[in-house]
Amino acid sequence: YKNPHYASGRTTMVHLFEWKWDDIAAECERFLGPRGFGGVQISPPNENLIIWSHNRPWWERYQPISYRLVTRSGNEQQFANMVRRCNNAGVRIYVDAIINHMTGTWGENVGTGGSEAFFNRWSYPSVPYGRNDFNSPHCVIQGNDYTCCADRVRNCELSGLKDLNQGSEYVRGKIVEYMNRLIDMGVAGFRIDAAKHMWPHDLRVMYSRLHNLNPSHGFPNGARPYIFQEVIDLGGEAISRNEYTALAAVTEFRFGLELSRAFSRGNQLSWLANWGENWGLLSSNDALAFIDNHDNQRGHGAGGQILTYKQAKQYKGAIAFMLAHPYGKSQLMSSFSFHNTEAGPPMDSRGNIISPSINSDNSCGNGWVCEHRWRQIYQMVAFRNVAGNTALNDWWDNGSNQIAFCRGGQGFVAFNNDHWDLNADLQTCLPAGRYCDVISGVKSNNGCTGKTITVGNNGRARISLRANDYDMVLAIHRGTEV
Ligand code: ARE
Ligand code: CA
Repeated sequence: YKNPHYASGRTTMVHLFEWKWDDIAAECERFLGPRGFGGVQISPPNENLIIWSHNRPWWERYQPISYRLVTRSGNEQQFANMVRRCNNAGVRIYVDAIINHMTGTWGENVGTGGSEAFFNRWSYPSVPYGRNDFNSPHCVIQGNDYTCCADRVRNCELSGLKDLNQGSEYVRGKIVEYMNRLIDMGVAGFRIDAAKHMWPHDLRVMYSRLHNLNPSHGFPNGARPYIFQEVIDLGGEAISRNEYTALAAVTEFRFGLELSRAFSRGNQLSWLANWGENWGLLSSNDALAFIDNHDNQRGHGAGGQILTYKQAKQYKGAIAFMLAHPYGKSQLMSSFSFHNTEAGPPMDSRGNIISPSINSDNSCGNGWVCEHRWRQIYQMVAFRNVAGNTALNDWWDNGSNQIAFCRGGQGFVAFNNDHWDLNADLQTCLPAGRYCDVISGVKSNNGCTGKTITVGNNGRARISLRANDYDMVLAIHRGTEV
């Protein structure tokens, strides 16, 4: 369950948060496939409670009302069409699976597909689930439960969301049936929402009953789904991420926290020389690595100061470091812009999501940030693909916030987060030649729209990054020769 089964040569997935299926299909064909992205994490595809009382917040999608594939992102046919088109473009689809719970209790009780729920009877007829399918006695997780009481974290309600009993064969059956339907339609795996709130044994049983990936979508015979479990473990809690790595991959929340700290100058970049397991991170193969996710970019979920698109220079620095460094399976966040942390995606007065528009410079409009279309980000995805399985070598730093390193003979990257200029003769590990910096420009037919770097016969080059440059990064790799 730890292999994403990317098409060959691809390494990175992007979370297209709240995108519609038709738009994702188009994005796979026009951008993600051609640019070498490995996959997309999509928002939950199953029917959720409509919450007009909060003006259709983004978080209504974390309140399932049935496993029918009808949401603001699209219906079942649109879903199937997206999966097919993305797989054809070499881009895999990973589903955000909400299987710990159903909805909370609300004045409203109708879902995005028209299904109803009857909260006082714990009744979700479209599944169907009833009173006996939930953990009882009913209780709600309190803040201090996280440090004392693993059983309460798993058997009580997360924020009042009705807590399914995955110990029940009936409940397991419904969940597995839902996930298998998606696998058969061609998805490559799952994010397991709130995995910490389920017993590892129950998850193990359910994973073991999942189908192999569908070979007619290009997966090898016998391939198991990629599973990354959302477990927030910043240390000091009753439940450890290690209870879940035995089952499948795990989201590594310390990764983005530490890199956000470093790139905000809370730590020196030079200390990243031994970045990885030595920092207390999960072993690389177990980790889904990311800077921000849909929760912590808006102050939900785990604590800490996380860089987002709103601090663009530092954020692009942290993302470039993630993508240049061999640690983990990397995931990018792609957002809609927000001020109100509850606000859902851009929508019209009837609640329909408004599609991103695509500008001539590749950026998005209509309220969508599309970090994955920022030149400094998508070109680092290509860098990671080129670097492949090579190790990190020729680390250099100035003892402060200027660092540089190579990836085998494939790529070289430098960072300057100091208040003074970087100007040094550094080992790039690349063959002699002129290279186009993929951060400040793009390689085009007629040359390079950004900085060019001349590598000498000894592999060394003059690298300069001014403190007030637009970006703090410089990156060159095989294939960007001009
Ligand atoms: C909403 C309202 C609530 C209301 C509830 C029920 O905001 O006021 O009571 O509905 O009606 C998201 C939002 C929630 C939202 C929920 C359902 O973030 O605000 O509740 O959707 O609509 C813990 C979990 C972790 C979880 C985070 C948010 O361990 O699994 O809390 N993250 C996932 C998703 C979220 C989603 C859910 C789970 C629910 O990524 O987007 O919630 O499906 C410490 C602990 C962490 C803990 C954290 C915060 O750091 O270590 O484990 O995270 O505190 O409590
Ligand atoms: Ca639970």
